[in-house]
Amino acid sequence: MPTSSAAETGTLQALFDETIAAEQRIEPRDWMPDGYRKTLVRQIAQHAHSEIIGMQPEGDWLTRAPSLRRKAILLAKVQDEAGHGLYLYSAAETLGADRADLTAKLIDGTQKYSSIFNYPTRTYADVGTIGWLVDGAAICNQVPLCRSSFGPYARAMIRVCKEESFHQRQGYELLATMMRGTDEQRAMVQESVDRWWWPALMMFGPPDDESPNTEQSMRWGIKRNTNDELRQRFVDMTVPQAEALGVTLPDPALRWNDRRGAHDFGEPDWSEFKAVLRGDGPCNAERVANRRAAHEDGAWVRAAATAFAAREQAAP
Ligand code: FAQ
Repeated sequence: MPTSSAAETGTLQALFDETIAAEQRIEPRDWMPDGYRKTLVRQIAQHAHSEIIGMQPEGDWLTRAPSLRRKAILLAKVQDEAGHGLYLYSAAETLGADRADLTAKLIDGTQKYSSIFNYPTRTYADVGTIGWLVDGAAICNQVPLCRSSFGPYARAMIRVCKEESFHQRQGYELLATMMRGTDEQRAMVQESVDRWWWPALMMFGPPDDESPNTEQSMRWGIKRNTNDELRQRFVDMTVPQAEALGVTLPDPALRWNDRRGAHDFGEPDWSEFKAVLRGDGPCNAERVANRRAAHEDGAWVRAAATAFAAREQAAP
């Protein structure tokens, strides 16, 4: 591979910096600093893995959905998550990442996926709560990523966000229906919200002063907001929705602050977050074992597809 001289690299770096400063997009064939490429592969791979692992908690309820309508909605949602994972793996491939390698890194634990998917779905209300809070948090985080500086990632986010909005609304509608039901159903919703609220806040990542990547990622235009800014936006967006639903968010410190024009809220348990990231969450082992088994069970499909492609190519 030809190596560029220091002068050439300087010119390329200047062009890259100008493109970022002008809020234009970096495309796969453009020169980019190694750190920019590495950061994007890390974030996009983690995001893709989250979508794929994220199919499991809700997938657990597919055979137990209470009606045909609810089952069809849930099936469509889980399939959407698979699609999001595939767009994102494709975006990572435009950076030179190898999809098989990314999957291997997910399975061997060297690449992360979102902490939120290491919690169990204990009741059917969790399907609604995931839609409302988890997809709600995902949208809050991903809408600014539609303006991310890397073209394929930003474009993937536009479609992903449209689908996540639908997911968020279906979750809210499910919970609103349960809240109009029996006392037992209302209690199920409240119990579910109590369990998911704090893990949802952790989805935005560590506090800004403990986030090693934010500053550089913002400078590169990969991220558009800090973790704490987005967490605040999510709280402010969710409080009126909780009031409309009639559920209580489990945070005694939550209150409107007139001076800041925003809600004050309590601190998530960051030791729990760190434990989940280390692999010690309630479902880490199960999620990764399921993914590994699915990958191994699918070996024959990959072998057949490869053999078929080779035969097609060899055909006169
Ligand atoms: N979980 O320096 P920072 C969804 C890691 S999609 C696990 O702040 P950064 C759809 C981080 O990677 C949900 N790891 O990092 C759906 C870094 O790792 P390193 C996924 C986390 O990247 C809904 C280290 O900690 N969404 O839900 C988490 O600047 C329903 C230090 O952190 C995305 O991935 C975490 N919560 O900011 C599917 C969005 N937070 O360097 C099914 C794109 C941080 O040690 C059902 N990603 N880490 O290897 C992002 O916006 C960013 O990557 C952040 C983290 C904000 C997540």
